[in-house]
Amino acid sequence: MSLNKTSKFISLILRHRPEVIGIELDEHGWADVGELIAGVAKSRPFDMEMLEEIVRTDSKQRYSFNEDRTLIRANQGHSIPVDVELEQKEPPEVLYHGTGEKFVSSIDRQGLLPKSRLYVHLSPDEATARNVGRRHGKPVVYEVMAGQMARDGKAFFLSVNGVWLTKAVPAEYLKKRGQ
Ligand code: HQG
Repeated sequence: MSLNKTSKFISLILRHRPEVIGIELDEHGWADVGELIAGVAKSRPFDMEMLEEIVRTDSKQRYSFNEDRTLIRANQGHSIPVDVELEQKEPPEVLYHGTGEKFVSSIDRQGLLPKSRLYVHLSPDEATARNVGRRHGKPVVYEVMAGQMARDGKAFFLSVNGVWLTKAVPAEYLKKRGQ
């Protein structure tokens, strides 16, 4: 079993479905490291060293340990309602959201909705957004008028791994980028 597959499994556990290994997250999204390792090890070889390697090498820095490494959580991306103590922050004037072409007509009507997650995910640069969009087919990138949204009273949060989050983006704050 590759570390990458195990990393995907951990992302599922820590963001969406901790019950698949019979554990619970606390209200701040923390899982007990011992319980996580024992639960994951039921279906594949797994230990603390492998977990530490996954956390250290993750390309998007998705996970954090607490100080004494007894607890672990995902930094963002949850569908279950946990409060990961996100930092509310003044956003840059423009942020970017990448999506698939198939969602465009719906987004143009409804704006961006969080769908199965707690927040809409926004990227600080267009290239990152385009890569996110590719996960959904032919990518389309929107500019989000984040500065204007903030001045209009909408809250923005910056996760510790650099993803900007907001509850929803009404269509009037969206501009489609050229392909
Ligand atoms: C779309 C990855 C129709 C939205 C990435 C997106 C990201 C709508 C999809 C993170 C809509 C939800 C999140 C509307 C939004 N009508 N479709 N009104 N509003 N959508 O995966 O942003 O690898 O939940 O555009 O890097 O793609 O998991 O969100 O296409 O940071 O760490 O509904 O996931 O990170 O898809 O990706 P997702 P996302 P990880």
